[in-house]
Amino acid sequence: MGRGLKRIGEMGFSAGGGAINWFPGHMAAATRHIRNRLKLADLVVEVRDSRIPLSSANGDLQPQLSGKRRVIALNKKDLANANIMHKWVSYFETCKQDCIPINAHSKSSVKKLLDLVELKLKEVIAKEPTLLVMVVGVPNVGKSALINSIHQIASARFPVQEKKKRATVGPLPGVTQDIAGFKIAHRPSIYVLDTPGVLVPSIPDVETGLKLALSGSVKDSVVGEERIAQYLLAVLNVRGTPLNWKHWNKRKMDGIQYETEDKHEYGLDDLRAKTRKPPDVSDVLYVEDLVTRVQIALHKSLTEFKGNMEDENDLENLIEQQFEMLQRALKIPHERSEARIMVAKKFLMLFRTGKLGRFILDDVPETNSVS
Ligand SMILES: Nc1nc2c(ncn2[C@@H]2O[C@H](COP(=O)(O)OP(=O)(O)OP(=O)(O)O)[C@@H](O)[C@H]2O)c(=O)[nH]1
Ligand SMILES: [Mg+2]
Repeated sequence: MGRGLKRIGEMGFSAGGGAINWFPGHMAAATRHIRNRLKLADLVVEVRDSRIPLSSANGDLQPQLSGKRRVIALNKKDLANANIMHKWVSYFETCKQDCIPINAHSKSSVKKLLDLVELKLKEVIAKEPTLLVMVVGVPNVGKSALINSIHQIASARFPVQEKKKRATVGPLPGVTQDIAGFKIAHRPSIYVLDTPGVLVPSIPDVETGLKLALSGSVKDSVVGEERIAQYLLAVLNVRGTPLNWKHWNKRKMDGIQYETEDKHEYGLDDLRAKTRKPPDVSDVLYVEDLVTRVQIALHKSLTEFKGNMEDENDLENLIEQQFEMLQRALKIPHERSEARIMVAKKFLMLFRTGKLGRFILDDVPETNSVS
């Protein structure tokens, strides 16, 4: 599996291959700014995406981050495969790195993170009156969602902050401006800075970039939805995931016959109306129906696949065929010139909202080094 997946990243996918300019320069400048602010922090919460615990790290800052008191918050755990998550927790434990899987939208989950932060700080620093915690992470990992939850927890613990809206910390030694933060603990007072630092992800190879794009850390327009969807299909195929779907979802799949041809030809207005307000059924049922249709299509294509998954051409042909099947499954009309991009967008939406299941895209390393 590992070998196959490595190759996927190298595949150009003739439709959308070519060099990619992953990040604009100003983001790198912002990372340099964070480097300075980091010096002020007594502890850093590095937020990563549970689905890509290594690919969502910033390589350049790792030496500085690992030199600090750090807790890695593996966010969006609700989207990650729980059976593999514990291997990642063990991996970070082996590296002597504190880590905790969280869901930034869940207050109880964020409270556990804050408990760990408090523990890490209070066991080492008892004399300082004020301690600062900084939240950093690459784009879209859920830093703002986390800060919002922290704000709510902090306001409940220390209601005075509600009136002031922001608790001002400082002035700190060597810093002219005050820094706003939320008080989460007392004696010593612990504040979490209310503006998170955005880091540039490190992209040593195309596959890392594709994983980041699939998880939403790289804008879709940088890689193109089609290419991201092709990558997702390649991952699913190489892992044989659709073969399990029959097993998990048998009852539903047996209930819906896969249609090779849609009898009704959908027009543009049809589709627009459906996407906004599906007829007769609730939105939930509509999406469930789409998911089942997608699962049936991919399951069918994989069981009927006669080629060799290790062969790049065979895999590309399979993916091409799956795009057409997905188009029917997702009820996207044939004549539309941008049909492929619509297929890709809808398919990615299903993946990103967890409708296709929970995934971890990175492989747990065998070595003992945190990167
Ligand atoms: N399923 C799930 N979604 C989450 C979680 N945390 C955040 N999100 C979603 O992920 C998306 C990005 O969250 P943000 O909090 O804006 O991420 P960010 O790191 O602040 O992003 P930037 O400000 O662009 O760097 C939003 O759609 C959130 O609702 C989580 O734990 N689970
Ligand atoms: Mg944000």
